[in-house]
Amino acid sequence: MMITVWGRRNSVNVQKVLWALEELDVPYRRENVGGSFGGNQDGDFLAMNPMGLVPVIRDGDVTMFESNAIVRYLAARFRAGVLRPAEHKSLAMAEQWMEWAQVNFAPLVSTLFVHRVRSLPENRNTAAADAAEKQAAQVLKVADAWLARHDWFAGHEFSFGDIVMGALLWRYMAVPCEKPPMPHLLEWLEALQDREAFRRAVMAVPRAKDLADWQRIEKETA
Ligand SMILES: N[C@@H](CCC(=O)N[C@@H](CS)C(=O)NCC(=O)O)C(=O)O
Repeated sequence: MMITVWGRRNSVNVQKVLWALEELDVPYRRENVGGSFGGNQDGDFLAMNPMGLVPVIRDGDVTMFESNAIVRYLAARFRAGVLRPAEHKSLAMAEQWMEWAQVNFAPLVSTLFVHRVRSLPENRNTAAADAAEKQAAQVLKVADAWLARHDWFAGHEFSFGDIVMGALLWRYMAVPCEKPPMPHLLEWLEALQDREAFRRAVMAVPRAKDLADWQRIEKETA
């Protein structure tokens, strides 16, 4: 059965879900919703996600929102062992690092993206962006230290534990901000770029480094 995904491709939260579907080789169709496409405040959409946010998926009788929960759901439902480690220690690490990336890194990337790239200059909070830049450098050291000892966030295999951090780091790398030394994270990001699924779901969408880029990309990424 074909899965439906509602969400614009230039949303990092939508990209996580598309990347998981590509890794799992699950057929899906996608509807452009959110951002300049709108539709996320329509009654039909709010009936699926009362938060009015993308992504939302429908898989038969399951309709759900929250990108990380969707990724874990797909990982458990399709092609056992491909995205969800079968071994309990690896599963624990995949869970841990997915949560860690969401709680610690995602808000910083979001602040940097909003205040250095996507907002009109008069709406930018430069102090917030400067603080996020410094915090990101600290947070990334933690992940870099883990990857100094492990190939992947789950340990020795790629898993859903790499998906949140991968989509976020890819976006962060294009934001104009000072990057800390993070050789192991960069090596890991290189390895992600060898994955067809990452290329199709994440890299295929152009990244914005300034407002003009963003306005162009928003129109182009249908
Ligand atoms: N916690 C939610 C957050 C979803 C979210 O914030 N989605 C943003 C896009 S990244 C959104 O729908 N914004 C409104 C819009 O695109 O119009 C998730 O992970 O799915």
